Amino acid sequence: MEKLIITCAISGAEVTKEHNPYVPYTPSEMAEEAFKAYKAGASIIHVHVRNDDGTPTQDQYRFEETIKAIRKKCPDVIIQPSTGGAVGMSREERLQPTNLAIEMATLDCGTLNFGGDDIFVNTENDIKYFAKVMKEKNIYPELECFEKGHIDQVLRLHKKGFIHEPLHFSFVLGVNGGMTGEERDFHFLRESIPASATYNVVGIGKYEFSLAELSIAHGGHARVGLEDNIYIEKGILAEGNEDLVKKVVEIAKKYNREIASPTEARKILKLKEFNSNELL
Ligand code: KMH
Ligand code: ZN
Repeated sequence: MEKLIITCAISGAEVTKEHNPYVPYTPSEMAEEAFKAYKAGASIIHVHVRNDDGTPTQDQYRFEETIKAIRKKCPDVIIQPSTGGAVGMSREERLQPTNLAIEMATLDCGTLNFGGDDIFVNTENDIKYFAKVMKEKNIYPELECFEKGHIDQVLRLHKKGFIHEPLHFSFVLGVNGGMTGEERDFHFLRESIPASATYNVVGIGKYEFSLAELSIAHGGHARVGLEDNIYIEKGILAEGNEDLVKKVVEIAKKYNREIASPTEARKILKLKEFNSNELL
């Protein structure tokens, strides 16, 4: 099997220090969390940014500062900014990190309820527009799908020429309002994508490690991080992102999956080779 690409989602937009004190807000806190996750085995860092008080923002300059701080400590890591941001943000607000020299970003592939009164809106036209901007700027999209209809939407838009290969999916399962992350859900989604595509799993809350294990066993990739889950075990808070990455590395050992370095991850995903002069 291919080596395992571990993505670490170090902060997200919703979780706060009140939920887990290790959630980073400032660029230097982000860089420290990213560095520890990278040392533990993460080759991709999924980045959201925050104001100093922890409120979410998609401000381009905050991204720039945060990415530069991460790059300084983890020179070759793949940095994957979010274009999802937080619920309620506009298209242009969300797309701000794509103004920077980045190699990868998320592309959210459908609308869903997001708990309470929240709706995470990604219309067909939003998806086409985000995909177009990313294509023009040579930014590799990670196709975030929260349920099977989102995969179908990607495949339709791919057929019509709006989304291009290589197709790299993330099955984001367990959101309150989206699809659950049971074993049958995983198999249904995995069997719904083309054989040539790659996939990653993002298990929210209690699904983080069970889904990661399924993906590891079947040749997929896995994301962990405080954005998705704050516990190392039921009721026990993780002491930082590093703890979550180490746990997934241990699971990988059980299945003899070696861990991909950032260079190896770029090859597996068919990303361009890293060139420090071209990227932030
Ligand atoms: N914060 C969620 C509303 C992404 O990063 O692209 C959206 C999200 C997905 O986290
Ligand atoms: Zn995110």
